[in-house]
Amino acid sequence: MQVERVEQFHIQMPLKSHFETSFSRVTALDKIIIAIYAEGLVGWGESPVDSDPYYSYETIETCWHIQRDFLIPLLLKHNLSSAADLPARFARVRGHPMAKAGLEAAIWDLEAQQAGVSVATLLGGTRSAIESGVSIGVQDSVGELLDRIAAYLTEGYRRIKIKIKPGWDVEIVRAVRERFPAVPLMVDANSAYTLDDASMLRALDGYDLLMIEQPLAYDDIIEHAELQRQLQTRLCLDESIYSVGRAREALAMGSCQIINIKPARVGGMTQALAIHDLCQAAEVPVWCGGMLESGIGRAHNVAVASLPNFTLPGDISASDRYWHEDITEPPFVLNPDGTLTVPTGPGIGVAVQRDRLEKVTLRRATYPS
Ligand code: NPQ
Ligand code: MG
Repeated sequence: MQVERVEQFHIQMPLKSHFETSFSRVTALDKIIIAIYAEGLVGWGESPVDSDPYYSYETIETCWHIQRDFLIPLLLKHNLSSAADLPARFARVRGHPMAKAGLEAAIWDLEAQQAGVSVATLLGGTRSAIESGVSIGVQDSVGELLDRIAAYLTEGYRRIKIKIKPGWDVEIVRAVRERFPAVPLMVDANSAYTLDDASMLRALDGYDLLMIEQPLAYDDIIEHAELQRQLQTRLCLDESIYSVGRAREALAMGSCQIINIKPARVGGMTQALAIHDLCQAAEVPVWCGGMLESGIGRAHNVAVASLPNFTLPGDISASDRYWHEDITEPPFVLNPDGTLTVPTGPGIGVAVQRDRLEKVTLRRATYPS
């Protein structure tokens, strides 16, 4: 396909309620949305970059710059035979996985539309619905946390993930377990601990957690392997797995027993599929994480989560978990059995609402200009 035009939108969407992790507390989220025009169609992608470099080094500004000055020119330069060609074309640009993933996603959407199938089908997805979990930030009190968990369970979510940080960890988990003895429960530390905290982390073994996500440094492989040897609870890596190579190293070292796949964090769908296959061969389950995406990124995540080795409920929640009003229609809604339906229409299967996109746009650029 010949890419004719690329549009970049820097948007900001207000959250329904604040989201606090071990690294920040946010009340609104900035992101970069991509529209790519080719052969009479438009494909949509999302780079879920933050304004601050606290989850990863990428920010709105680095993403905008790397896309504008390096990646978009590479897209416009030559014909493309398939979305799967993009990682090789982008390889000369080191790193910047989220900048690459947003552009690649729009090409997957276009390619699926051209073929008249859903992105899920194009990727090799096999499920018609995915199990939905919810990620709950640090709250101002234990009471508020327990109330929120109760509300999400009533809505039907299949798995609860709570964020932990020093001072909001074992005691909180104990209180949650006391109130909800059987709920599928896990914790995510977003790199808030070191090996010096191993005894606290071992204490979590007493609470029947599905897994502990990314307790140690954001780029570590070695110390997680050391920690895993001291724990019964399975470790899951998120931040540390930023490439297929890192996934291979983590599996070889025994750094984790589960991997959280976020297509945006690993540089796009092609790498997400490669990590999925690698884990499947190693009998390591995976699940799809989230970056509080708009409906565009959410749709791409739902598509990838329909693949066979996504055997654990992930962080893909219904649209109303985060947004009063999303920029796509129809919204993703939680089915009574705690699943989200995988759209079957061509491409991402949800329609971008141009008026709503305009309303949240802070800055916009078109290439070629
Ligand atoms: C995680 N997501 O699994 C991430 C963390 C996260 C749903 O827990 C802006 C930028 C907001 C990065 C919110 C969930 C973010 C962000 C959450 C990352 O670790
Ligand atoms: Mg995480």
